[in-house]
Amino acid sequence: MRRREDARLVTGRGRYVADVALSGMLHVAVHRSPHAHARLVTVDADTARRRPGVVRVLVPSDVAALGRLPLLVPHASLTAPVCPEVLPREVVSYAGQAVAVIVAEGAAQAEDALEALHVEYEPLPAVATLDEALRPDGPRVHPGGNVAASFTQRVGDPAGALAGAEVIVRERFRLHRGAGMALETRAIAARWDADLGQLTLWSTTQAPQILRRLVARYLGLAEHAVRVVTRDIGGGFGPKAIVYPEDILVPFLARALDRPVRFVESRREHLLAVTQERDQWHEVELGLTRGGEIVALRDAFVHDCGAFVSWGIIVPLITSVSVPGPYRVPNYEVTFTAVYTNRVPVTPVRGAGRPQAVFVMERMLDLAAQRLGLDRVAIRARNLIQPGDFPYDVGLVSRDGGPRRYDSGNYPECLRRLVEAAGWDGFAAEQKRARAEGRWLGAGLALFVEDTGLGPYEGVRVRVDPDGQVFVFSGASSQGQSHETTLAQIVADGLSVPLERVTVVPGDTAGIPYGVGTFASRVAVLAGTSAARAAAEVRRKALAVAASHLEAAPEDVVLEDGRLGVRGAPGRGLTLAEVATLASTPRPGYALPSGMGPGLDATAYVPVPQSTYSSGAHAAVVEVDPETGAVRILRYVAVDDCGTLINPTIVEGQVHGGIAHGIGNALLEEIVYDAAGQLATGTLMEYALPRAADVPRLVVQHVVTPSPLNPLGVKGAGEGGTLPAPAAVANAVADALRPLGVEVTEMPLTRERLWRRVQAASVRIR
Ligand code: MCN
Repeated sequence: MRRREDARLVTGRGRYVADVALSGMLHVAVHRSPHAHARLVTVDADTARRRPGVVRVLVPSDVAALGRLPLLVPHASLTAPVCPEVLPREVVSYAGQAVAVIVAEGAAQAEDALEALHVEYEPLPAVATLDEALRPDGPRVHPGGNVAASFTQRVGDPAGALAGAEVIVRERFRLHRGAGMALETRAIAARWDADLGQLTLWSTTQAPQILRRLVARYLGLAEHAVRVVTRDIGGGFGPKAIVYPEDILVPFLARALDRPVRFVESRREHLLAVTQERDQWHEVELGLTRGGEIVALRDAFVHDCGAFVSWGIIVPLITSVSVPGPYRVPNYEVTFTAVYTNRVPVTPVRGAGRPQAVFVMERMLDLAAQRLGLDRVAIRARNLIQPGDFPYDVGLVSRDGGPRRYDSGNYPECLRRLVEAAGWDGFAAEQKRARAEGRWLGAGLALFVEDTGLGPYEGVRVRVDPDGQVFVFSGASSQGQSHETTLAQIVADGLSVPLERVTVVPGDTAGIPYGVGTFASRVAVLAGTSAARAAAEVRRKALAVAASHLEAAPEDVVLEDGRLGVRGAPGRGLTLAEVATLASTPRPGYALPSGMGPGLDATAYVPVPQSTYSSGAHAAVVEVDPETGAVRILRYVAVDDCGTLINPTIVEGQVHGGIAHGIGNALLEEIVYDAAGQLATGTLMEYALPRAADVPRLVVQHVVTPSPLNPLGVKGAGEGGTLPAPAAVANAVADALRPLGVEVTEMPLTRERLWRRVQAASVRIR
């Protein structure tokens, strides 16, 4: 089934926040710190206030009472977590941090008036790298020091097992920052209705209910006085799941000025001030037998939090438990130190700490295979968790506080299918032939396991209106994941109505009171299950009302194709619309059957006890030009297991998108700061995204092991592609350049970096 959203989107009828046109709307421009670390001396807005069209200027002292933005996910190991003030009063902590806000009649007028704002800074030494963050005598990002948290988990006896290992492989990896880089930048519009005391927000948020709660809290409003509406959102990829200063200030201004206000971020601001991820430096030891069996793994890594920790330490926590992946690792120790730097804060970006973990494990396995003279498929196959081992306890505490317990999967089958589909066995000959022609080909593979479907719930409300239209309200917004299609499929199935009758309204807080959001590949599992439950409840109600009205036994009533009939009595029946009318229109004196509440309306918040675990295996074949460092991906094959597929076309699209992002992480995308903490990649000229020519035709196959944890059998699919892609590509590049002695320990493998590595290796070889 095709995506229902597409007709609207490809004909330019998408409805984005920049399309929200409210009468009398004002526009916001933001003054951002030009320094990575500085003391604010003065903010003088007098001249700016007199500029044409300027209606209001907000400086930090105006909003001091708002305090700090919240820590969304606390953790016991966070000693003194620091979150940003809505506008900082004394110190700015990264280049791009919002310091003052100008509101004007026109967007250009607001922008122009920024020049007239006089902000005096006293620069402070900046912490621009992880090395600097850890230097005991180096500068401090916050007075409490640069270490946000340290955390260790251990399984078995890693020290003992490493001491006894026949072979130990050691390596260091440096993984660099990347961005989410959604097509649509962040945006928010707000309208205050003074008569009703009601605030309406149009937002690009991935978490509308969280935004509503925080806006209500910061503005001292009741939650029901704030409505957050999300319509089409042009990508999220994680960074839109937190609350930024503008998200509080735009509604604050709309109320204060009693006029609609809108902020639409520029691409430059998106690069400068939207959260990012991936910077981690790992030091790894892998102990094995000579036959290639893993006996122990130790990983110590430093994680860059940037200047603040809005999402706590969720990213390094996820990395730390994800390294063992689909392999049996009987003895494991992981320690991380999460440090502050004077850079844009880090929050999850598609994959959320997992691509780093997969990179570490899969590079280590290739290095181990090389050292032991083993085949790279064989060393993996030897260590895989087997289909009979589920549920499989990894022995670690997961990000949700529960045990990391894989529910289901068939990792050997994923590997087998991959080897077959990628033509792995014939590759050595192909590589040899190419080398004879002076071409450097390499193949790489990577396997992954991903915790998806993060709890505690995502609610769905299903309502049949008296005209027979079915509405599905979900708390989570959609940024391209096609919830309008997949949730409609589930409800249409559950209610036996044609799909055209079902309209999904994602991410409107007026539709459903509670919600969590679209991240952590959770909507299929949680909202999907809730949608099925709510549809079943509505069906039960419809059958009961019809049975009572038709004076039939409920078990004799059937619902098919939007019509309720009585078995064996073809003439008798009601449409779903008629039943919805009966159920929702009060007829004084007539009770609904068995104490039923009014309306064909049901809301379900199905809780999940733990994550479901998706998995898969990817392979890449690349050609590297050692003279320029250019990498071309010749072939790419993915075998994905996200349990039962609700919509195979959509899953394939999700896997494609994830792989494209992973290829960007592997080869192109790097957020670079200079030694003073200034962003060097401030435009898409410097921050290179993968283009069509960088992504080959992708072959995607599915292995389906349904999750036993939900009735649909689904597992998440939204991020999976991103996890193994960087590792598969890096392993392929390493394979291509092995004869040159090039070490692949970094990501991204930009042309320049790879070229330098080739040069360094040639010097060594000479
Ligand atoms: N699906 C399915 N069968 C399954 C699993 C999923 O048909 N077994 C469908 C779902 O019904 C849904 C889609 O695939 O329509 C993705 O589902 P899921 O894996 O539950 O992911 P979420 O809906 O929770 O989306 C979040 C996930 C994340 S975390 C990021 S980051 C990401 C992603 O989705 N960002 C995206 N995919 C994206 N796709 C687009 N276009 N834009 C983004 O910003």
